[in-house]
Amino acid sequence: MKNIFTLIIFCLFAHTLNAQTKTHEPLPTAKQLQWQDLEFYLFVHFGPNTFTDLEWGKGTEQEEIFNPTQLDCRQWCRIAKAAGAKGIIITAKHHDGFCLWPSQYSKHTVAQSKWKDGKGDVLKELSDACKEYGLKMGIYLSPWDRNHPKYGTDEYNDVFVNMMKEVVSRYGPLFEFWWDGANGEGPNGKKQVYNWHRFEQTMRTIAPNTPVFSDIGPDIRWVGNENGIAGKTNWNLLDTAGFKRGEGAPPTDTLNSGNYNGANWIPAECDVSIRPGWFYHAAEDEKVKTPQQLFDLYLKSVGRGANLLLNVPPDRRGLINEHDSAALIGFKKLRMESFKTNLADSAKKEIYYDNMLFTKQSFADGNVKTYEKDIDYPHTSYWLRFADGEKINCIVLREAIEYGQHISSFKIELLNGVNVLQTIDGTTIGRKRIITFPSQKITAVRFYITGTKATPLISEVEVYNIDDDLVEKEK
Ligand code: FUL
Repeated sequence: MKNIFTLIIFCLFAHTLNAQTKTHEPLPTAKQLQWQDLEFYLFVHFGPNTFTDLEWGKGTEQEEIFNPTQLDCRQWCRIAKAAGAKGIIITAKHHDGFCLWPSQYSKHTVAQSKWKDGKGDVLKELSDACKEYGLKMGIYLSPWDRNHPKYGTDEYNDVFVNMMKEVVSRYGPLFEFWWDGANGEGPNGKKQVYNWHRFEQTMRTIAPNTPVFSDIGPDIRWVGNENGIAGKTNWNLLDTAGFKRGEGAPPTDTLNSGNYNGANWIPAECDVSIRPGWFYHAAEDEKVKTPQQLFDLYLKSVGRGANLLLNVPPDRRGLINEHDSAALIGFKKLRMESFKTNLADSAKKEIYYDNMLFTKQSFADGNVKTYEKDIDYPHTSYWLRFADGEKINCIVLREAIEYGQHISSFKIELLNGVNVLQTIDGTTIGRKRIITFPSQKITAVRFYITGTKATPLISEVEVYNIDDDLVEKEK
């Protein structure tokens, strides 16, 4: 009897899954998957602008202006670690061209400054501190350089390649390399024609395991805004053919949502500053984002399948300011409290194929490496039952993206007995999708896949009751 039952089910699956496959290209590379798992890390904008109160230095600043009085990269790492960030990306060189390491390819560096009598090296200090605290290090190297005398000539491409080699060999391995899209004039009034092909080849050769960020990748894409907000629809896929970095990049809404049928796996990263500016300005001390605002950004970035790169600029002492560290620690506390108790753990889990019941555990077993594979959408529904009722306002979904990103739409129903209290429609899931809603006392959550490109592979469903004030603000 059991065998006949299995056979019938198998035939039904085979029939309806005929057009579906388990994997659907493009797929992420191993290094992209590792990077996607980092979720949240810090950005550090630091350099002459910290001392001049500018956002875009002119490149004419005297080197001696860079003179932090108490620079302590261990303090940055201590705070990053306490905030639950997994790494730090530093502006090794911003548009003003000043190098935070003693580069042999520039005369506008820490070596020409008075800081530590010209013997200091911020990148070395950060690299040592990251190792000590178990954090990863990344580097932002601005191609735009308003100081370098060779800027605007072919030779500048050699300079840039040499600088990449220098920082990778001295401070690597790096978890991310960041190319900014801004491209203005250099000191001689000329714009540079960047040899992007050569830059990419260089990175592939000297650091094949380091994912590279720019507007259009090759490994990580810009999310299209500097507010830290990914699209509610967020494909990890992007078409890059015919597009450039900076001017000529895909439209910002495309970067924000990716392309449904994009040819390349290029996940989004949300860069945003904890303050209005990217560099430290004392006048913005009272404008540091609150823990609640940071939590909201977390929902709109990580909660939409992207990574969050949160900028926390050190002050003129060379320390993360007290205002910022307090906000970061508060942000960590909110994440800890919110996601402490996964109510799915105590729920009864069932999968229905039309009206036939299976008891399954793996779609909510707390193990994101397992997934439901025999899913026949749209006939299948996942149920989480709470016999005594439960107050909930947050559901976390995950898709097994190592097999590609398949799901294009889903539906969640919140039930009390047989009454559907609320229906939530969503689009993509991707690596993680966090959905929040005004809290409801429910006895069951019912979840369907309503659209998919290939076999939908759900690797986790979690349920929480977070502080009502943290429910996502619309936008
Ligand atoms: C932009 C730059 O122009 C800003 O100064 C900042 O570094 C930001 C992260 O990227 O393109």
